[in-house]
Amino acid sequence: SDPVRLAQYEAPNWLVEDVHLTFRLHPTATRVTSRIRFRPNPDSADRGFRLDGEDLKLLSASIDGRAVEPRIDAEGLSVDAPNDAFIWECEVEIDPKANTRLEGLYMSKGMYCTQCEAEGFRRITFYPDRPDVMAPFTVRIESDQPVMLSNGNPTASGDGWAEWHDPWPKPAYLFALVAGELRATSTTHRTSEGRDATLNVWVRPGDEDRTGYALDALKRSMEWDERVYGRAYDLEVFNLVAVDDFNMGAMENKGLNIFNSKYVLASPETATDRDYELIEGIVAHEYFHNWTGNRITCRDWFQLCLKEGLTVFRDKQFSGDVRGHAVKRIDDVLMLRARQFREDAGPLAHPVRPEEYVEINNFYTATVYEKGAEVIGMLRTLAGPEAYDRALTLYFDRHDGDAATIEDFFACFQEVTGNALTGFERWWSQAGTPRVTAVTHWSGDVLTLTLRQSTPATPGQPQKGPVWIPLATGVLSPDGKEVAPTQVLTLKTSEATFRLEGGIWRPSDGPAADPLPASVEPAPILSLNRGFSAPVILDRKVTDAERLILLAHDTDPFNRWEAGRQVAKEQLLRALDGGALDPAWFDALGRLVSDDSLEPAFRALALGLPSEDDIAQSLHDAGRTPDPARIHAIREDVLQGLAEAQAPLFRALVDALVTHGPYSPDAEAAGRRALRLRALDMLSRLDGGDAAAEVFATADNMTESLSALAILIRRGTGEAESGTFFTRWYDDPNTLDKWFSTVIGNAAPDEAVAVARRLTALPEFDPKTPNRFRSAVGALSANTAAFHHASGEGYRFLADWLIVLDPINPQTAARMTTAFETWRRYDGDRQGMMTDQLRRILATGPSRDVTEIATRLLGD
Ligand code: DPP
Ligand code: ZN
Repeated sequence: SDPVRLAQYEAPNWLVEDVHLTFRLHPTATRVTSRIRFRPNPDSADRGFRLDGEDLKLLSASIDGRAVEPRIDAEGLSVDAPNDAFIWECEVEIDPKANTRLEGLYMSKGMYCTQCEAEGFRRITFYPDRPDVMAPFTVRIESDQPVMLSNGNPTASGDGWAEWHDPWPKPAYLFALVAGELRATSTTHRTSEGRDATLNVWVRPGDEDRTGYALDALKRSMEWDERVYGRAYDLEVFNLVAVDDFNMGAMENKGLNIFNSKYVLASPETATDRDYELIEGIVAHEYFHNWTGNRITCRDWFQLCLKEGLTVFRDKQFSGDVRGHAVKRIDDVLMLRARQFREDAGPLAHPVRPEEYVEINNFYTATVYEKGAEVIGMLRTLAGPEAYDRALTLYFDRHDGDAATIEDFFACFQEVTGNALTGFERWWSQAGTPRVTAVTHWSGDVLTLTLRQSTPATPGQPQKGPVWIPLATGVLSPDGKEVAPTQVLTLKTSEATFRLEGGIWRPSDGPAADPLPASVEPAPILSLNRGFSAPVILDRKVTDAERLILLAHDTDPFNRWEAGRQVAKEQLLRALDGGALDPAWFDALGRLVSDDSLEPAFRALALGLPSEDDIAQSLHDAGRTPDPARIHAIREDVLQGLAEAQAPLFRALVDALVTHGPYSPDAEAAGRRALRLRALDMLSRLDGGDAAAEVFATADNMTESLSALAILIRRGTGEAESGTFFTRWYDDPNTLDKWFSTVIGNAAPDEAVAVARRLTALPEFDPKTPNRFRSAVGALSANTAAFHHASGEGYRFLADWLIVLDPINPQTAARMTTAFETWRRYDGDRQGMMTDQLRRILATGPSRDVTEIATRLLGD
């Protein structure tokens, strides 16, 4: 297929005044009638009339009541239209039961539901399915299902029918319909503007006792958006529905959010602390879309980051307020590096605002979401919090009801800052993670810092220009006291020098600092990129001694963690080269982890070593070829060494951090469990898993139960516990998913593929359910040493299943194909085996979705 290009955007010929839809639901033959009032778009001279539509059976069509015979092709229809406003009516038939793509109207466990973003509505009826066509929708549903929901407010209902009206103009991708046997857990919310809204979380009968947390998170999200952004809810009812078969995490349809049940249902026995955290964050994310995405939507899909980057940034602010900003930031950066930096370093690298796509579903990426959120965060850092608030208020006031662009959004910042940000825009258009080298020079009384940036070439972008890099910077004395507080130094050009005089940094017009070591010892110690203020890779010569001082004393918790992380990575790289570990590292780590003045969640994060994938990327960045088997073995050795060196500490933590009383998912309790379970993992390397088996046997919550199971499987002793877990949870889909991912994801490198083949042969494995597929097949590709096993069986296993999945569900198949994105890091044998599998997939003539990803991965 030809790519769609941002540069070729054209305004729609026709706009929609309003839409009336009637659904006569039937599992295999649903009838949809539409009545759409079109009017000419004054911004377009072209009166050609075309509607999108895929896999629809057209039964009848008329314009202003007169039957017409449209020309139908694979992507829609066209027909001669009048010169002025007219009414389009048609009836189509669709087959929800056969819809395994889970785009459009489909069935999940006997219930009807929809997913229209990005282009699913065209599988429901013929429509101008593009986000810049917005209209109010009136929907009538006829079916024998007891509950029938659509967007907006309920207007009337009777036996076998219900009507809904959404007064807020919206694009078709925000349309939703649900019908099924559902039960609601409800509460009310009085908005800051004095309106009452009923909030409902709808689930299948039997799941009602797992809805409380999501409902509470929804209410708290509404209150937060009123308080922090001045945005109130705007309908009489807010419905949130959980479904088991869903391609994404959740969907922000106006007034009718549809969620993957994994991100709604929670009870202490079935959900981990991480699940609770994700539920809270995703409920907030989808709710926040009501203003950033729905009231103001995107002009075209190239602007996706306008709603996603901004909404992710908002949900992170919310979660930070609820759970603590330091720990949240560390978690977010771990994810950013693991997913977005990895994407940016490989063949799928693309700008936050891509310039072309073949299949838009392939651009719901870590770059659009996570780097998109970082870009908003940098804008806030550069403009300052007050100007950020004013810019957002201006954006809401000016663009409410619009389909907007990044330029519209950025113009609001330019206006409130007096054009102070000109030059920042490149963050949206340039792919790749910037590298910043920092060189300091200490004259004995003046500290000089020279920063240089470069961004490596990415596909289609060989040349890069400088981006604005705001580096929050502090300075510590050699004995660990802060001598200059945090100041943001912004690198706007390829190179700049700053001078610290009298505790204040100033741009230096003098010559660049000499890249020599400090002339007078001891030099002050720099704490750069505090809070990870810019999403860059910092390259700086820092001694282990300096890092250990930062680890012990930095006032910025992120950089304190980061110092420990860097030491750990250097130690691991040294061990890979056969070098000895520095005993001072284990001691420093032990002191940090036993420091009761620090939050347990922070201490748990400090104890986490860089992942095998992270180490592989670091080796590749250093121009070396990673050996996944050796990385796994050495990392395990280092963990064993740490366990032995700090055995009493780990034993003490396992004993001391037992949680008493009823389970609470709050951040404090979760942090204690996280630290205890890290310590338990360490202890299992000394006691053969006895303590973990005890925790598994006595746990009253899924967090401990699942972690203990994972530990035992890593030790190779979890067979009995695995069976117990399966027997207890085999009829609970979300919990059984955890069993699949834990057993496969923690299996030993030599055994994991055989385990994965055995588990995917079980009757409980159904590739039609994305959660199950991701839990089993995705767990193997996330088990780095197993996926990259020298036999190539990991690659073959993934490709075998992608070939099965693609005809069923191309969107999820394409997403999972990205596991091959690191192929260029590895040796010739592995490169050959991975590219062979990609070519084998392409030879099956796969979907547009998978074809685009596999082709871009191969880069040929
Ligand atoms: N449902 C996805 C999200 O909320 C796409 N909009 O990010
Ligand atoms: Zn979103």
